[in-house]
Amino acid sequence: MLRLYDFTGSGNGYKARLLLGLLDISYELVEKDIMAGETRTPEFLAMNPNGRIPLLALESGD
Ligand SMILES: N[C@@H](CCC(=O)N[C@@H](CS)C(=O)NCC(=O)O)C(=O)O
Repeated sequence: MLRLYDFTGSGNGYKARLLLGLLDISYELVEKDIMAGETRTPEFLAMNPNGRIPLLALESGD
């Protein structure tokens, strides 16, 4: 299953959630608090050096 790293207060995140919903694609939502720096941890930066959400992780792990 796809995994969406997101912050539900984010407009950019909303766009990703809207598209996935319109395409009827199921996904696991992983909430990241951007205000608390949760997208700037070494673990998150290893997935996305940009350090921002939304981030869509594919089933392949990419
Ligand atoms: N489309 C851009 C914009 C993403 C973006 O600006 N995300 C904001 C939230 S709307 C964010 O993660 N901010 C947290 C930060 O910069 O630490 C991208 O994917 O790089």
